[in-house]
Amino acid sequence: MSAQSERTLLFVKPDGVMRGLMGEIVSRIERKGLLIAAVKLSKLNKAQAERFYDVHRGKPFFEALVEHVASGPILAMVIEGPEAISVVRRLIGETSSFKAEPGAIRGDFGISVTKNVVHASDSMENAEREISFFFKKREILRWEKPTEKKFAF
Ligand code: IDP
Ligand code: MG
Repeated sequence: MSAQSERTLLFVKPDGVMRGLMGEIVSRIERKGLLIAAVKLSKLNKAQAERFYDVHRGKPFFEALVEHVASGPILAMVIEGPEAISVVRRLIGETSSFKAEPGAIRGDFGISVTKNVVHASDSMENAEREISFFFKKREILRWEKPTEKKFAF
């Protein structure tokens, strides 16, 4: 049975961009064999960051999270591939960089919970909402690598 192709949203948080990790993170996604369907360097203001993280409103870490994500550029991308949502979540590792396993992005590069290098969608529903937060439909490319037949996994 072939795995279902999904799209997910990942962004490199300002701490990751400031520390020069954009290339490293894009590289890990490419080397995993996932496909990047859209990419954008962006900067959220506080109101936009609050709207993006609306589900966390009222939680004790909300203010610090919004403050951080709005503090500088972020690199947002749409990633496509078989079971991309859970595969990318495993690539980034646990929320707390202290607990994330070495080998995962947060495990290798993070030493904070708020500044944990990357964000990635956690469900199909959130992926859809988060992708449309950053990208218009026409900005998301449909393409295949000539070396790989999609859906042949
Ligand atoms: P996730 O990014 O792994 O999906 P969420 O629970 O959705 O984790 O939380 C969103 C973000 O809020 C986290 O990436 C992290 O930056 C921050 N955060 C979550 N829990 C805590 C906490 O207990 N302390 C400080 N920051 C937190
Ligand atoms: Mg989350």
